[in-house]
Amino acid sequence: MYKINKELAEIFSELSAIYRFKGEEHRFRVTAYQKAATVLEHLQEDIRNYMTDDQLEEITGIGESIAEKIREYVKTGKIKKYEKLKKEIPPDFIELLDVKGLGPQTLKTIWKELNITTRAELVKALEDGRVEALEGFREKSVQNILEGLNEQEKADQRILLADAIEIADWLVEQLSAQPGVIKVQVAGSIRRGRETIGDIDLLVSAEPQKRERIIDFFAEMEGVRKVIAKGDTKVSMVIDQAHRQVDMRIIDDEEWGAALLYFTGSKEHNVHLRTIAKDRDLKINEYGLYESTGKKTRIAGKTEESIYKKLGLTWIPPELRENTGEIEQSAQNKLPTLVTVDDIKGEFHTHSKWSDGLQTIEEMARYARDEMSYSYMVLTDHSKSSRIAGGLNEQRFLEQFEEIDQINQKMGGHFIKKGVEVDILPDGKLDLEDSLLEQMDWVAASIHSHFNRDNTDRILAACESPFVNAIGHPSGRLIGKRKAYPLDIEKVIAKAVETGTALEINAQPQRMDISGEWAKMAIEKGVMLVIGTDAHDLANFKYMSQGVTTARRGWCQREHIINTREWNGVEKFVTAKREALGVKSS
Ligand code: DGT
Ligand code: CA
Ligand code: CA
Ligand code: ZN
Repeated sequence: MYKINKELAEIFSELSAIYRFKGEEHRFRVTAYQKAATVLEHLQEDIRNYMTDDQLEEITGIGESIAEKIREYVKTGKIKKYEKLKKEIPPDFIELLDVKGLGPQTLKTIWKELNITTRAELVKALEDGRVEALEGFREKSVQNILEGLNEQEKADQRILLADAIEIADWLVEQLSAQPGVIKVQVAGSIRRGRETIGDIDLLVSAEPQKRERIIDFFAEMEGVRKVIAKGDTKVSMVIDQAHRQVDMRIIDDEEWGAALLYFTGSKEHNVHLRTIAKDRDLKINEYGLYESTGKKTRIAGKTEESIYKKLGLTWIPPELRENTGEIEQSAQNKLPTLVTVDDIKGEFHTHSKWSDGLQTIEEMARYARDEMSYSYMVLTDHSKSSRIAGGLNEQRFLEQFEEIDQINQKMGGHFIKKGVEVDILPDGKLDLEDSLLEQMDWVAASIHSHFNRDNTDRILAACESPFVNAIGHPSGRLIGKRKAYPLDIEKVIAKAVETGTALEINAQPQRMDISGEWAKMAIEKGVMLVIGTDAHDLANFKYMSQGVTTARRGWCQREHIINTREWNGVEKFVTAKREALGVKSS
């Protein structure tokens, strides 16, 4: 993302929070600033490119007053209004707004009544009973707030894969530009594609005489907050972005494979490899694979393949390196050929301006075709019960069909498929009439309400509909924000197989739903999976690669993922379910 876009997005997001704190009467501003922040985060170009001939206001989501502030920031590096408002509220409080049990009103009371302005003081007052003594606070709400604070702290310890990748890409770019650098690669949990990331591990190979300069450059780079340790071969530091720790190791190119293998992990995978080495009278460490007797000759280390090979194994994809059976399968040359991004033929989960997306249908479709090189895109706007998301009723969907037909004609073909993300209502019924669903090319059904109860029955009921082809984000979790609702995944999997319903791997960074672990359970029982980015704008399409990563962590091959089919193959899946459940195809 462009630096200036990011800075402005952060300011607007903070302004939105400040107005939320100030009160209900500002709710219009709260939404406007939040929207502006989202737009900036996803903008494909430097915002300054829009300033040459006053095009700022033409960007959806940027009104006159916000455009004014963008110009002020570009010109002066500051926004006066923001600087002023920021001083009116204790800085810690912005981050506390989203904590369970807190909120603007509660925070204001605590601030005014107890003169508390920091997180630490707040925790103290919650613990020593001062908050409980305030009018309107009971022991239960105090307990609730403490729990909320605890959860937030835990969530802060790990960040989402997508955010970590963005930071890591930036660091790789900085390092790659240094003289003497031969290779740079991200290792650790990012390379394995875990959903959340603790710290960022980077591996660099370089000409020995340039090492010192590279290390110094890295430790003194802009954006470094604190250096924890610095030596001849490594730096550990904390950077400003997401307050992340970064571990960088610099090695000889000869050691590349051994170091990459070691620092990719997982630790459990490494430990298991070590026992295999031992059984063969070998010793493995981050420098290479050695004979443990006699001359202790180094027998491999330049590439990962060479090490695995000498251990009697085939190369293991990083996503599988969790010591959950991958080493045994590799020993028997039985590892699956995992699905790759290149296998993906189309996108199944997109939203347009018709509901809560930021782009028109045509903009989404042209991007999917021309930039993502897909051969189809399913449009899946929300149904009417999702009011906040601007869900459509039956009539509106019929109107949307007409627009789709027109755009398809213009684009020459049937690139856009008619679909919907239909709400599963609390009683398990669907939010739209069968007579409409029957006209759809693809129907995903999702839960968007009542997250606090067991939702197994709702999902089972949705699977029974002949028109539902997939269950969207089945667990309902938002990583770090909302736990999955109670769900009997085994029952869901059994029903999906029985009815010919696919389960979604939703690739939104906060969702990653279902997880790799559940994906593996599902395919082992014969469930078809569908990867959807749930794109609400053009920038979201790129999450497909993360969806594929999750599928790979679930040991998925091409045939397990419906996106790898051309559209006529998808049609077969849709028709098969309808016919099995007694609906005649038209
Ligand atoms: P994270 O940072 O919590 O998301 O997870 P990782 O897997 O990136 O863990 P991290 O950063 O502590 O270490 C990176 C890799 O280095 C890890 O995956 C394997 C290797 N490693 C670290 N400590 C040890 C260790 O004590 N023994 C072995 N065998 N490997 C280790
Ligand atoms: Ca790490
Ligand atoms: Ca680390
Ligand atoms: Zn949804």
